[in-house]
Amino acid sequence: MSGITVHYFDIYGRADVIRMILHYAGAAFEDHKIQFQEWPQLKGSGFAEFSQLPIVDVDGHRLAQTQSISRYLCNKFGYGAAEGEETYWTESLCDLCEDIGSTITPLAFNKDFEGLSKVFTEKVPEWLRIIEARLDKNNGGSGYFVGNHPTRADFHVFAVLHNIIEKFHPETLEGHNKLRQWKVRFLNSSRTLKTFLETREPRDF
Ligand SMILES: N[C@@H](CCC(=O)N[C@@H](CS)C(=O)NCC(=O)O)C(=O)O
Repeated sequence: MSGITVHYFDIYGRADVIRMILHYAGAAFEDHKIQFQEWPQLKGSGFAEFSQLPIVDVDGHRLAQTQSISRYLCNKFGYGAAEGEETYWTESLCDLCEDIGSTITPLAFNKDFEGLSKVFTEKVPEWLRIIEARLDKNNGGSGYFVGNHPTRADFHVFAVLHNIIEKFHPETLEGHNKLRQWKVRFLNSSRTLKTFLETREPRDF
């Protein structure tokens, strides 16, 4: 079985960073959207090793766990971080993005607008400060987050900014000019990612 299939719910959620990596790379893949009502049966069938989504099939191998899938695909498509210190700079940013996603997405899913507003006031400004400082640390923010080519840090930060920060409270990005400019540059560097984001049907989260 050759080819790539992403299995996930019909939302952005955890799978979107994976979709973004694949589109950025210009890789063909099937985007299998699973309806929430289909999931209990599929889950009970042993379809997913960890009983959760996303799942990605790559050339006959079934992969699970978002961070591991992202790492695998980034290595496969040439977006791996260099060994040593660059691995740390990359992975720690991805860990922060995971913290941001796992704090905010459940609030959005449960339509907890009060909770969302509290997080955007109390936590997001500090998270954005840290992310922008990291960008600035690498060549003054003129390129990528780590080293001289895209790594998975770029994809995970991009997904957080695009699907979470800009979607719910875009004004929190005001004043973060380097971050905003980086995002535009990053998006413009892949026509396939840009087209995907501009032409797909919108989802709430
Ligand atoms: N650590 C896992 C967490 C996966 C996860 O929480 N998946 C959720 C959707 S975002 C899920 O499958 N929920 C349905 C269920 O647990 O039955 C990952 O990063 O992939």
